[in-house]
Amino acid sequence: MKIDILSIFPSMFASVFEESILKRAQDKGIVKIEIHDFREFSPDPHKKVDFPPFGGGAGMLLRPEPIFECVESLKTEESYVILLTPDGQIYKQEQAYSLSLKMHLILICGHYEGFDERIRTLADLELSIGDYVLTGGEYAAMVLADSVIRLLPGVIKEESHKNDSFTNHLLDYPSYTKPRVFRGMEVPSVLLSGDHKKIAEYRLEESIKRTKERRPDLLER
Ligand code: 6GU
Repeated sequence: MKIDILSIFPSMFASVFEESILKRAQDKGIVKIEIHDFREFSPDPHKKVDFPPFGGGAGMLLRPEPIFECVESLKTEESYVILLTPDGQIYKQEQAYSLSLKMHLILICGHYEGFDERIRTLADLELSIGDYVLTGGEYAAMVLADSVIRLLPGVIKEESHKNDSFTNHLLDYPSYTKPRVFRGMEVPSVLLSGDHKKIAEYRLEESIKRTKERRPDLLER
């Protein structure tokens, strides 16, 4: 998979993609990530990318030309263009799965107080990562890239995401490791029993119980 990210703050991404699992996925050639500073595409002599809104009002808007030209320089038949914006549809795990099947993602980070409405016409999909406002789409692009890359074959063991919270509309079951007793808190005996059928039943029950308690909305879906 190829992921191109358009941002006027490219350095924000450096450490995020150069650590741990995401770094390994790139080293193995499973994903290629490129950050593009669309400021370079600005027609303005001072490379300005934002202007005040027509009709007045607070704040500055990203102008369309640099983003259009940057996207057009990257786009192929296999590209899927996503605009990160708080008024997009809320991003969910199911979408992470469907995006993990794409060959090429182009992520556009909105910034400042907003962007020219015509920029939306570039996008196949508009996504928000939750009902709160961030200073920019960069954080959302990182969240999206991480959640998609970990699902690509060979990045982590499939076993590890088959049981992820949300995959089956259920939260994860409780897990324990050594020691068997820690400050008086014991590991449930069924997990030490070696009875795999009983363990699977226990885990499913605990998953359902936890989901009912914490996220009843997931069970209704
Ligand atoms: Cl994608 N962008 C911004 N600026 N804020 C957000 C968001 C995106 N998703 C949730 N809040």
